[in-house]
Amino acid sequence: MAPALGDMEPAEAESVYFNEYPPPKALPKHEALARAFIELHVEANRRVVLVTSGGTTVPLETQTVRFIDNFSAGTRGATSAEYFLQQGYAVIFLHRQYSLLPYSRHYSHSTNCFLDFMDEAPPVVGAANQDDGSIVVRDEYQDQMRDVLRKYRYAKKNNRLLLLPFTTVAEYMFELRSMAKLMRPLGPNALFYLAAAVSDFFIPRNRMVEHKIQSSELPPEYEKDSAVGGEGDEIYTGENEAEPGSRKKLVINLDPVPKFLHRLVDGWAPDGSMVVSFKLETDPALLVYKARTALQRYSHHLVIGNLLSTRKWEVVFITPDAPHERWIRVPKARRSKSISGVEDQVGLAEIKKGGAAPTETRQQPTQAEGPVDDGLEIEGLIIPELVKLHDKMIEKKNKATP
Ligand code: 9Z3
Repeated sequence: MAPALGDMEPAEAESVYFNEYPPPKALPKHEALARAFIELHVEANRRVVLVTSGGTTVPLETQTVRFIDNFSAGTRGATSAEYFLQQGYAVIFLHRQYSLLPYSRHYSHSTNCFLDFMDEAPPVVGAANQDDGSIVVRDEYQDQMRDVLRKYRYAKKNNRLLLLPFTTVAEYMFELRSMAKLMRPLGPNALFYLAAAVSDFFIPRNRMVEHKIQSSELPPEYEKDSAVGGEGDEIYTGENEAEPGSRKKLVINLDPVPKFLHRLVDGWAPDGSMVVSFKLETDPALLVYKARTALQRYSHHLVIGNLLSTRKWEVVFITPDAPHERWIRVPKARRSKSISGVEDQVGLAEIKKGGAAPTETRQQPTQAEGPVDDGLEIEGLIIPELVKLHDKMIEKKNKATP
């Protein structure tokens, strides 16, 4: 039996993985766009951050009808991208297609449906057609929308934001590898901010069925062309004992996705660039341990740990240098309402020293703009702190190479 990707050296796993899949159709176009974008910002000596955002899908069939997905809407990535732009970075926004986008996130999806921000203006007195008034933004949203619109147009006009979509975990891998390699001319001016929720498991292509998985037995004459895996396949739809037409179980056997972070840090990314990954957990007892382990394993620069239930209000920075563990929290009074969040869990993942209650990071919320409900966005605290760390890294590099 062929060795599993997880048992191979990272470079070997990379070549096996990338040889197995055809590159995404959009990759050549994305590469051309990214090359021009990066060239422009290298010339301007501007920093460029690659922000990854949203979930990844794991298809169950080559002609995909069904897939495994995850919860991520891309809020972290889209919001962070705005704060990076505000800090003068150019942003390559590698995102799951149809997930939230910088700026338009304020007016999209069901939570912020753009139609709720609009109104019909009263008809102009004396106008011939009294039924054709203009569409306008409602009074109470004018200031906020003007502000968002100006920032969006500035980013567009000055070529500061490049949007690149992906859907599957394989597409994500191809895009990430290409972008990292294209970013090499940026050297220490490159930053990787890996906020996408990337699947840890997938079905290798050589075990994936071509056609739609059937939920019921087919008559024997159709079986060979059906999506049901044959003997030895590790994706199959239950036992073959049922009568034609009866329902079957679906059993799926997933392999671990190769750990791309090794290859990003040791191979693809520019020398001297900064790599920031995220660690997501649901168990507060595990978060800091898992984030530390990730930092040690991949020897990069920062792991930002977050719990699913408190991610909008607190994160922890795990760094190789002191203070090693630093919590960033939105002050209680400025926490936005969240349907999925559990406020009682804020502070639970912090390893208490001497039993002390966790301290809130007292940051002035003045530069960070909130969403419509005026909550303070935690990304408005994360990004300035991160930029300080990037400043230090660049300074150190400049000192080392006079
Ligand atoms: C994160 O931890 C992000 O902060 C969230 C953001 C996905 C929680 P939303 O899109 O959520 O704003 O709703 N991203 C990284 C998650 C991840 O898959 N990390 C891997 C891991 O934990 C390491 S690369 O093993």
